[in-house]
Amino acid sequence: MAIEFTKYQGLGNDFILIDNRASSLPVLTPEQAIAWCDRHFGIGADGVIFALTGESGADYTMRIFNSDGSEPEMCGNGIRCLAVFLAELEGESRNKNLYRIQTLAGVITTELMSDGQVKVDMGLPKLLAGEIPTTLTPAAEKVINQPLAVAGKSWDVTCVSMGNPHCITFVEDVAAIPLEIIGPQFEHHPAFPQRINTEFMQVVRPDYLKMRVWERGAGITLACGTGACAALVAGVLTGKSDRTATIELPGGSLQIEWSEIDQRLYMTGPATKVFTGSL
Ligand code: ZDP
Repeated sequence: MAIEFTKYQGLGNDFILIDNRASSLPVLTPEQAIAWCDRHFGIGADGVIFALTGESGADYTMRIFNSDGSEPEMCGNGIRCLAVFLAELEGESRNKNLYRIQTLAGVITTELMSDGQVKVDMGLPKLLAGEIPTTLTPAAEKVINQPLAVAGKSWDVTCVSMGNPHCITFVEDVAAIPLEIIGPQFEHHPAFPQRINTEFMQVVRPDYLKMRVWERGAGITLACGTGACAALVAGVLTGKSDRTATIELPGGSLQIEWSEIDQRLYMTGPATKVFTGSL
């Protein structure tokens, strides 16, 4: 039976969205998601996102498979796409701009802004090594500027979980980083038992940072919302960035705020429909 889908992208981080609201189980298996994400033999995407029926008070549930079939806890660019997709599905019956969406990283709230952008309450960052998880420091300690040996070099890394795990390194020039070579070595480093998303950051100004990312399960992508949030936290913890900053990614920019008031991360950025189809 053919399944309808809509392709969305948030800053070039692209997803296949499926209206799965009638059920609490994804209509595709991870193997099918791999095939659909294939850019040569399939539709092409960084992941597949399922809009499932809501649970425990949430309006909806989001599940996502990466392009390698693994399932991350959260996805920042993807949840912005999901918010716009849900508004479109609800159409005229839509009566609110806020959605409470259940994810494997807890309930995340999205807000459709009047300018078309989506603002997401990304929740609290987790900083302890045991929460990331990483073995770089004892489980109850934070991982700030810790040396990590990769590709014959020592990198000072800071680790942050936004529900999914991130390892952040500040460098002079992100363009000079051979991401396709060292990205996989970070991802599969034994210090990260659940593998890791890796962000390289360049501070242009404390309120303007450039980022390149190697994503767990997806490789080089044009943007990563959870990664931009994690990177801002790392910037604040290492004294390199303000609590509010623009993060420039290869696919465009995100506004990120680490609120002093409630300590939560707020991400604002676009989400755009590309096309619909059925397969
Ligand atoms: O944690 C992971 O395995 C990521 N590949 C999930 C996807 C993250 C994403 N790029 C984001 O924007 O947060 C969708």
